[in-house]
Amino acid sequence: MLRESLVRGFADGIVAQQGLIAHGRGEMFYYLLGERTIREARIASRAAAALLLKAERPVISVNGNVAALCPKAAVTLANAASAKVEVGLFHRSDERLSKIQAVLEREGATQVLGFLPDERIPGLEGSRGLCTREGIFTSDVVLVALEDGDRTEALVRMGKKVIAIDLNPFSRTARSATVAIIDEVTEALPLITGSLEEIRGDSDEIDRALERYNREENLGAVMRLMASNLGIESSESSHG
Ligand code: PTJ
Repeated sequence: MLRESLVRGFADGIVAQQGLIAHGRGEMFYYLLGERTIREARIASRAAAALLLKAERPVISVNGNVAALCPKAAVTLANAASAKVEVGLFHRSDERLSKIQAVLEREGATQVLGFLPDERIPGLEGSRGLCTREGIFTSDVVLVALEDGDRTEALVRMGKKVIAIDLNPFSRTARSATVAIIDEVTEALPLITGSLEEIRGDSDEIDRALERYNREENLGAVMRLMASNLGIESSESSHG
């Protein structure tokens, strides 16, 4: 079903050609995870919810793949977190951007930023660096999904707390994000929204969610699980 949504999204001009290839990579890592949401993803999602609740200017960044796979889940999370929604495209075209904006508005987003960029993410050449002052540029917490490593690293360099959803625990995105959730995006977004509702208003639990999360430990555990699913004996030294 996910694959079909992507193919339809591509035919409708929402998904980039590269988005189809990216999905294939994601499927491969999902097989290695056993196609399920693992404990580490739950811990990371709770930390992500805590970051969003503590944020003053949170933004959910949406690209072509997210718009094709789970636009409703993205808008639901944005509303629950009082976050702005910005379309941030790696392979930008005005036509694709306005189609993605329309999809998000159909799902109930009241204001979608991104069409008229007035700032740049420092260090990114060309149109992939474009963003809005009202949204990503002045945000303190940004959630990205299926994001390119350069963009994630550039956002981190800007001092933002970045929540990344990415099935590849080895990606530069996963390794540089403040919180990396290794799960399929259609599963991860509702998981964050659920966690957010659970801990909302409970400042002790919000702090605990952040204390319980350690990126290196979390990614190490995911890598060991993948190795074990492949039948490979892993050791702390090679995967720690
Ligand atoms: O719509 P655009 O122009 O912004 O382009 C979007 C893509 C995805 C093409 C662009 O951001 C890109 O090239 O991303 P990357 O560098 O290919 O990274 C995508 C990451 O997402 C890879 O590590 C994949 O393993 C992972 N991934 C793919 N499908 C999923 C996924 N992670 C979670 N859920 C998925 N369904």
